[in-house]
Amino acid sequence: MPSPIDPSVIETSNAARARDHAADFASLGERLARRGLDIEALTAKVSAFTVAVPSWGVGTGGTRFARFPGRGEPRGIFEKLDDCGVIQALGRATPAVSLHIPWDKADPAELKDRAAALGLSFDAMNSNTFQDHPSDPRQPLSYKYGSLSHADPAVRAQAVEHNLETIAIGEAIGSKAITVWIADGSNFAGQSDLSRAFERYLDSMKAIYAGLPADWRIFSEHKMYEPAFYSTVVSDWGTSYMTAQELGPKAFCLVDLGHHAPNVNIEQIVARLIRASKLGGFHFNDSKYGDDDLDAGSIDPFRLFLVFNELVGAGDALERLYPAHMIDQSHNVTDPIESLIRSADEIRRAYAQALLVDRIALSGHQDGNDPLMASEVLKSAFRTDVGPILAEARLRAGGALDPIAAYRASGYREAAAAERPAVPGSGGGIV
Ligand code: LRH
Ligand code: MN
Ligand code: MN
Repeated sequence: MPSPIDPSVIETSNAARARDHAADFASLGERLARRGLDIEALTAKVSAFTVAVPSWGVGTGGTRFARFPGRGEPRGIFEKLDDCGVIQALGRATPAVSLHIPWDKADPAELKDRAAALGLSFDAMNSNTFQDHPSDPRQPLSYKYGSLSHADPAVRAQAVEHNLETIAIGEAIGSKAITVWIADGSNFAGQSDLSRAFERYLDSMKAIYAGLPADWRIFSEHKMYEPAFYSTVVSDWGTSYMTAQELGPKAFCLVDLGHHAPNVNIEQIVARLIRASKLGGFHFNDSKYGDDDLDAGSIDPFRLFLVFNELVGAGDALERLYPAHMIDQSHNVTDPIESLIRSADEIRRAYAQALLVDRIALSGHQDGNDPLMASEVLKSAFRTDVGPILAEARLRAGGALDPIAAYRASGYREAAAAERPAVPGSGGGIV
């Protein structure tokens, strides 16, 4: 295994930046104090905010046209965990990993040990019934025409079993939730009965729910289209909400930011799900056109901020819901470790900016019908450069003031490339 980040690399990198950072942090503290905000309290909140990285995000992604592998790609779950350990060591915002089964299937005791050695734990599990798994003796039947909503009860039963197996693996490694995303849908009007397919999906989900441990939650993840292009069984938050309602108190909705039509008001969906006490979690990423899986905050950071504005504004209601924060991205042209470090930072940035919103002033302008000033309250929070708070949170947790620079200085990727042979580049696929 390539050596993890040597603490001396972080120390050297931080030492070169310490004076400037201290001055920036002090100056931001002064400016925030003038607005009645305590930088210490903000830094403590930001430090406590974490987001899970997806195991599938540390390999170079691909499109359905091609995959251009990067150097030193992880060859299996244990090398993926090593890379996640590097992301956490430098950024200190990502102490948990979200696994995808069967991609990450391995001995649970070994998974736990390796994660613990790297200071990592496991967030929500993900089942996979959107591909066939020819090498898995427990899944001989094809999902070509669907999984949990398939017309054939034998395929549905196999898909239910796979979800129960995923839960069992999760239980053994300390996870407390499963996210279910299915690719079921149709490409032609008439191909599938829209109502009957949904009924079958609900029946299957009920069977999974019946096998859910008492202290677990199940998240249904909606997505408007792809791979199905005419209809998708769980296409929108309304469908996901109906599902969560029907299943019961342990069922919630997961919002993947990329799974909506362009320009959909995602923050309003988030507000509705909070109101319904059914917001289960997020898959953070960014997009311009569809399920682009680009780095969080890289295209529309204001939208990410507006999502966090709803979360922070919800106050106690959110504490009761404790939504799972996870990243779901595909990195085709960047080093995935760098993208994930930066994405976690952007997510924290949006959170920190949302903490700056003067909520009393905002509701005053809302109720007084002063749209310009209401908008200005949000904009002034969004415009504030909270970078020094993010850096200070990393520093106090033992991370790097400039994690990308420290990562590049560490030579981790070069060492990984020397130890992990290149993976052939042909073929598409999402991971
Ligand atoms: C589907 C999705 C879902 C899968 C992941 C690989 O587009 O967002 O969360 O599990 O991608
Ligand atoms: Mn997702
Ligand atoms: Mn997706």
